[in-house]
Amino acid sequence: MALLPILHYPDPRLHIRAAPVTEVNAEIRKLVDDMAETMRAAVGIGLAATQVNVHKRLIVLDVSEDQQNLQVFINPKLLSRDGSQEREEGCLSVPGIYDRVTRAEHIVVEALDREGNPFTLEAEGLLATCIQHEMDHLDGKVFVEYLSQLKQNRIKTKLRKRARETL
Ligand code: GNR
Ligand code: NI
Repeated sequence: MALLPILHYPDPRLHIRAAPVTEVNAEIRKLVDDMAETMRAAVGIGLAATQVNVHKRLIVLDVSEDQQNLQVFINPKLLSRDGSQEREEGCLSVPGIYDRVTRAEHIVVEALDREGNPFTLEAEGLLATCIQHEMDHLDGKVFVEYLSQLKQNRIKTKLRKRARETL
């Protein structure tokens, strides 16, 4: 297994739209395993392939308390969404920034698992938020894009400064 470097906002590669996975093969399973290791090392609850500069429609999640419940979504598709919830979000690609985002409260998502088998999942609460956050990444969207332009500009300035200082 390997730790993969995570892209940081405002890297333009975070805005690339990911392409569907055409076959769930050994290469994809290795990517899943490396992404799971990278997510856990970074103490995140989700990671989209976009964040490790692989522009394929693949997400890993683990919203469990003990980081022992990996969920894999390949080519995820939202079948339905309803209700709304506002929740504080963070992102491994926007380190140190947290703000509230409104998303659907309840979703139904269809995807392939690590073996390439299709499944359908109903989610609500934090899990629903996280799936929507990760699916946004696959479409090239970062959560800060839901915030005001003023906040986005402040975040860009802050992260560019920090990137300069850690060179
Ligand atoms: O670790 C993460 N925590 C989190 C908290 C609230 C809403 C979404 C998330 S996802 C984030 C990891 C990440 O950046 N995934 O793309
Ligand atoms: Ni994120």
